[in-house]
Amino acid sequence: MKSLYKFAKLIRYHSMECIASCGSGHVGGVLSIADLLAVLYGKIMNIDSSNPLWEERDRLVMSKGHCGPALYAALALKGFFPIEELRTLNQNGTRLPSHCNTLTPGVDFSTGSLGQGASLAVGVALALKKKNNPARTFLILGDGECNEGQIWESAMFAAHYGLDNIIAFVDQNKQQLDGDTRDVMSMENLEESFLSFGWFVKKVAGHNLEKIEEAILNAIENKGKPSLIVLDTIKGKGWTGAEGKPKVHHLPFTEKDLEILKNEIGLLGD
Ligand SMILES: Cc1ncc(C[n+]2csc(CCOP(=O)(O)OP(=O)(O)O)c2C)c(N)n1
Repeated sequence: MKSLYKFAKLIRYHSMECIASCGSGHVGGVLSIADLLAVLYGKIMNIDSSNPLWEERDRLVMSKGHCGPALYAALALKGFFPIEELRTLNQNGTRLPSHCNTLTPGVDFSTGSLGQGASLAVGVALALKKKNNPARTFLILGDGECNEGQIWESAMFAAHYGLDNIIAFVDQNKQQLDGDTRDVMSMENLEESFLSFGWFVKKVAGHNLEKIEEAILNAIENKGKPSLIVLDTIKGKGWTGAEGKPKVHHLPFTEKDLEILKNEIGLLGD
């Protein structure tokens, strides 16, 4: 577990390094999913960086596609491409656009238009099931994103087809682009809504690696239904310029900030 905590710190650091190379980015939503990505890429997912298109690899759909830098950091740390490439975010000719794209080694699905990743993921899960492919599909949604009608169409579809090979996560960081999710359009009853659609539902502390892992293992054991794990998170977790502050969706972030962050998350002492 100690190495997993270190992995989470490294994902935080390198995703913000990626953003610092541009001078600004989706700081809040990137930092709130660092811990989930640490558990998925550090403990759960069956993947092979030397064979990124391996037929039985687990699939991940980052439906909140604006959080590409968090995924890029996890993939670089797992060896899908060199860490130095993280500093090419959004540059001409880069393989790392700010929103997820299949240009990037290890990224199977292009996303960015909120809601679409859910339809994509349920389609992928159905196809895998029909092919008797044991791969699982992991889907990462934002809580603001759940305002999209497409999420609920996908929820209905996954339950009807008994897609127990899909595990969705909602990063419930309580903010979206221009304010608190409860003010823009309340999703307070998220768990009840998915339950009523026939899903297996769990809610966990979204920065606790042990709890996240336990919930995923429970979801994997659960058969016959799709699973949803709601992660109670803090937008901007780990960076004093964002954590616990209002409107931290898209912020400036400089090389100097990166040095401060490095100290704050205790990366130096490990
Ligand atoms: C269909 C669509 N509408 C609007 C946007 C612009 N947009 C980008 S991020 C965002 C807010 C998303 O909030 P949330 O899902 O809570 O993400 P997080 O807070 O985790 O970053 C919006 C509205 C978009 N990308 N796609």
